[in-house]
Amino acid sequence: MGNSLLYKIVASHLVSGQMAPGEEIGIRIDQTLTQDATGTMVWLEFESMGIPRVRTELSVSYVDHNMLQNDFRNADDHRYLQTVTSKYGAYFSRPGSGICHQVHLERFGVPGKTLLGSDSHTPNAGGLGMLAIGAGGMDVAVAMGGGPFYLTMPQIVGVQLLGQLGPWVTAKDVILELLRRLSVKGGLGKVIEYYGPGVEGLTVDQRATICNMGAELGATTSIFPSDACTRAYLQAQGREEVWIPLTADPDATYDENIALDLSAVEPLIAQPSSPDNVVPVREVEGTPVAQVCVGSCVNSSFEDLSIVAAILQGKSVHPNVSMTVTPGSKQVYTMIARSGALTSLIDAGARILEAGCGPCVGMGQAPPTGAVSVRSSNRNFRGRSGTRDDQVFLASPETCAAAALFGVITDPRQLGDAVKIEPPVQYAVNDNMILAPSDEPENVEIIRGPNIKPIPEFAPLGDTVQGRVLIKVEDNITTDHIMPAGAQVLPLRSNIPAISEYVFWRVDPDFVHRAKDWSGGLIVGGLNYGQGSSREHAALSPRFLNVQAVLAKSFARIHHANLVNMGILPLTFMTDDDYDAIAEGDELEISDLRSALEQERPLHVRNVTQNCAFQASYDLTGRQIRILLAGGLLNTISDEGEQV
Ligand code: MIC
Ligand code: SF4
Repeated sequence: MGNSLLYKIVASHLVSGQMAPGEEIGIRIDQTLTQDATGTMVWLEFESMGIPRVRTELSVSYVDHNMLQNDFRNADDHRYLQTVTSKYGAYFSRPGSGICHQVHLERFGVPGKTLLGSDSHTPNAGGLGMLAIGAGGMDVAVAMGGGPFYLTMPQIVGVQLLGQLGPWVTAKDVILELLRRLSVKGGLGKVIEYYGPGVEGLTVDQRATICNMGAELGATTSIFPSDACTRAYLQAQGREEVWIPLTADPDATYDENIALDLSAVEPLIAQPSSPDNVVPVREVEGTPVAQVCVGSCVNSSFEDLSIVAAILQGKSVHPNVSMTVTPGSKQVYTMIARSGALTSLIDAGARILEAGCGPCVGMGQAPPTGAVSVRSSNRNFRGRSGTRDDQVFLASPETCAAAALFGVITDPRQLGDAVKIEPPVQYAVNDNMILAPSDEPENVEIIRGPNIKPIPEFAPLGDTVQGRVLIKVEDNITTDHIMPAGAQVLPLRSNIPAISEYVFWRVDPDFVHRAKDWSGGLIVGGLNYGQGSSREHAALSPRFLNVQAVLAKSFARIHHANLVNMGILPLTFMTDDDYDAIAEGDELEISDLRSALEQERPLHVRNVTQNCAFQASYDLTGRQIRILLAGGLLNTISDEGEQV
């Protein structure tokens, strides 16, 4: 029986555990990626471990999220990151260099290597045949210190790609089709591995698009083989020497199989406000559009923007539409400038933004009240754009361009003959915005601004959890609901006391008052609690407010790990009736906690208010139980930086 691609890479990096689905494994991490919004915490955590220099093959710290510099705070964070990386041995990708995932693909990704990133779209690099996983900041800090990354050995879904994409149908439509079929919970505990004759016809950028949005399926990661196309891409980036061929064995077997005929896919669009709310574009044609945003870490490549430019060439953006275009990197920016695509975009009336996350994370470009915004990005959770009642649709750059031109949602097949842009033979390589670390770390002074506060310290777990239900939420609550992003909140990422004032801000503005009045408590959630972004602040801030446990029907992978790392108990309802019976404000008590966890017994939860009780289970390994008992991961790291 042959091996899958994932199995091969995991096997060559395995440090502990058995490669059987559901088992906890530890893998060696070759590369790490951090960005500024999660990265300041990661670097503060790394510093607190007392390790003199990063121990990976390569660590890169990007600045791409917190680009608006309304006051000193983001600027101070950037200066901190520049100095701390220089001292501790990581590369620093300066603001303006581009979005972490696009730049990592271009300049650093290596087939067959492992990459851990403090950003949920790290799987973007799966487009190059890398095993690239998103994680909470603390896990990335441990990996930077040379520690293994622990995860549950996923099930492997083999997606066999057949046929070829038709005119005006794109990689974005392929991943939207999978989201339509599988939903935002469909990839939980799974890795999506692509193979088959349809792979050959997809460029590395298209493969990266599909892997990037595998995060929206809840998948641990997604991966494509490394083949002749991968080689050509790396050659065009001047990095052919890192290429290796890497595919699954022809007789590889998968835990689940999906066949996807590319020629049967049509232009699709995700309606507000979930990436899996997908319908064919033709079904919503004619919907008036106020804003179009092309860009983000998906669909901001040279190919993507060149196609948009070709569609807009010699025409004008509709008078009712405000259109923005964000190049994914400085390289893409340079290349569209050289090719003339930039001129076509400017001429048509597009507003060109700097290479960064921008509108995708609500850093500017909030749409008008209740209006439709069509975006080529990957998430449309309500309010993420910065407008509370936003109506964000997700679609390919081609569909975005059609909407910009006509002022209404339009099937791109209405645009006439398809535009074909060949991948460049030579990319514009200039790494002058990526700084190497210092050779004399002892002479580097780390500069911290007043907004950078120390990481709070937490006590070990007590024997009883007692508190009131602070909030009860439904299925698929995202970390954007728990801890919003956007221009107002993101500058507080390195200041936990300040950012904690925003927990559940958009969902229930009284949450923080209650948490303070009731001296903490518990959170009750539905299925897939904590999906979406990797931000550990969605666990760290609740912990700061003394949230002791989250009781949910199920958890998203990264958030579950973040809760453990921050010392919050992630507990699971054993029946839906138990979820239904519980009410906000109920007083709960879980006693005999330490011995129950040590003996891996279910927990007895008493509802003091309703005078009843139920059992709660948990999906925790022995290692995770030790972390929880210690009060969080940092409390388990020795002075030598080892996990004990
Ligand atoms: C996102 O797309 O939600 C983010 C912002 O990139 C996050 C990281 C963060 O919250 O800083 C992610 O995807 O992990
Ligand atoms: Fe940035 Fe948006 Fe990509 Fe997150 S999803 S990394 S905010 S561009």
